[in-house]
Amino acid sequence: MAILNILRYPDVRLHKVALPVTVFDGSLRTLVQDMTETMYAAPGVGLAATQVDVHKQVIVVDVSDRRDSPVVLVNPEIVESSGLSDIEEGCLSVPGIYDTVERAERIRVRAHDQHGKAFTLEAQGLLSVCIQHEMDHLRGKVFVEYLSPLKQQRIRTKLSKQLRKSA
Ligand code: K1U
Ligand code: ZN
Repeated sequence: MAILNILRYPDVRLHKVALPVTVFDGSLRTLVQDMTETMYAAPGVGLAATQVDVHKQVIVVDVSDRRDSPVVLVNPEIVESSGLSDIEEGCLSVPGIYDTVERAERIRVRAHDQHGKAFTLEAQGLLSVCIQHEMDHLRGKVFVEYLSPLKQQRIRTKLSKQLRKSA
């Protein structure tokens, strides 16, 4: 297994739109294993393939306290949603920035696992918000892009200061 490099906002590759997975083979399962290891190492509760510069519709999430219940969603589709959530979000591609985004409180998602088996998942709370956040990554959208232009400008300034410090 390998720890993959996570792209940092405002990298333009975070805006690429991921393609559906058509072949469920060993290389997909290796990607899923590497993404899962990368998510745990970060540490994070989710990761989209876009964030590791792979533009396929693959996400992994684990919101369990014991960090032992990863969920793999390939080609996810939200088929039902309801309510409004106000859970604060973070993003491994935008370190140190937390804010709330309007999301559905409950969702029903249809997806495939890494072996190609179709399943439906009902999610609420953090799991629901995390899946919506990761599905946005697959569409090339980063959560800070929902915030006001002023907040986005402040975030860019903060991130470039962080980058200068680490250089
Ligand atoms: O997409 C990502 O960059 C992962 C992101 C997912 C997410 C978190 C919270 C709300 C919506 C989406 C993260 O995992 S940020 C890190 C984080 O929240 C966390 C890290 C360790 C333990 C618990 C939470
Ligand atoms: Zn993110």
